[in-house]
Amino acid sequence: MRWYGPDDLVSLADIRQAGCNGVVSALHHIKNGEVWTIEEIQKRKAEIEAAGMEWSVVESLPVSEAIKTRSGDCEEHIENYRTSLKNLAACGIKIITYNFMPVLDWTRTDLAYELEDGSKALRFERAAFITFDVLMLKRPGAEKCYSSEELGRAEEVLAQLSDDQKLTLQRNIIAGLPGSEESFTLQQFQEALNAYENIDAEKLRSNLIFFLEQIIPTAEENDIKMVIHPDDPPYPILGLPRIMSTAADAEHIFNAVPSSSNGLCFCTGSFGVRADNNLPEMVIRFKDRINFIHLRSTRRNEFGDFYEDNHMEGDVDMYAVVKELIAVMQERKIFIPMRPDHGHQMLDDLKKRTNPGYSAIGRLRGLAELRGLELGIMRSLGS
Ligand code: DNO
Repeated sequence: MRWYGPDDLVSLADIRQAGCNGVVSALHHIKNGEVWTIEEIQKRKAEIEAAGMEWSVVESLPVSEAIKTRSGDCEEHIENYRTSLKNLAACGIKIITYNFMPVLDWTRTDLAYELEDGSKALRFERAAFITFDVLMLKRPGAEKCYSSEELGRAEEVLAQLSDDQKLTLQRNIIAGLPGSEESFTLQQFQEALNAYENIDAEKLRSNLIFFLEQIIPTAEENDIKMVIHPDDPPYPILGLPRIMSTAADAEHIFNAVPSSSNGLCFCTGSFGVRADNNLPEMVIRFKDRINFIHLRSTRRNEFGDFYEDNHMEGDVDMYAVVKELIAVMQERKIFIPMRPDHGHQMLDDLKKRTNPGYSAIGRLRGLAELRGLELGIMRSLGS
């Protein structure tokens, strides 16, 4: 499971009791672009080990906006990134997650979408997102990105929102979900978007390739697997380019930088939002690249909305995905770390303050179901 560090509302003891032996963590207190020192890494590692587990994966070693836009302190940040990689390897941590999404990490409009059973899920409602983009942020040219029906629906959403609800919507989108390293006010947000004025998908892709060319040799020397997290949601938002949303996107990056240190964090919840991403097929196609796995499921509708469903339900065929992943692990004779990604706020957690998506009980439910699925598939294969 993921642990956000000493301030996490879920303790290491809770994570241990959920049946985990590996922990996914990051040094969120260090600013993007700065070096993760051996001392700070060792400190986190010791905390996790004292709780009887190991720090198996970093999520994330953030890539700064300067690197993504290849401007400002880009060179210094890349040098620092290399140093952080060496330091992590020296401490024995060798799977490093990152993403290359401009400005925002993952994005949702509703963090407490009530499901039929009373539990709460994360949701992306397209009309609410358009309301924010066109009517609240008033991004120049935003209305050109949407159809007139969509703009009409956005007006309806706005008319129904109280001032508090408007603020919540804005906060949900730009104040930084757990794990996102950036958080903005409306004005700062528009400025951050402006930095991409002259960066289209092709340019962003070339910035990613440049970054990889700079850091993958260091990863190779240190036996590190870099794993890129897909875009979430996996399509352009806010007029920003997106370059890791489909199998073709991933293929492009692996062809450009073929090293086996250039890998993928296979996130079924992110890729699975697109009906044209065939997840079991992607596992087979990227079997040598997948070095970290996030398992969760989403359910989409005809308006482009989606919410996070129970791990075994929704649009992701979890059985088919896990079956292919087991085949890959058996073929490669390795264990690929997996975490149950997100979970519903449910049971006792409904009465507590929780990190959206990262409450204990919902993730525990997901993990328990996934472990059962894995065991069942393994046994049926005679392993
Ligand atoms: C959200 C997470 C992301 C992910 C980063 C990886 O729950 O999956 O925040 O950690 O995109 O860099």
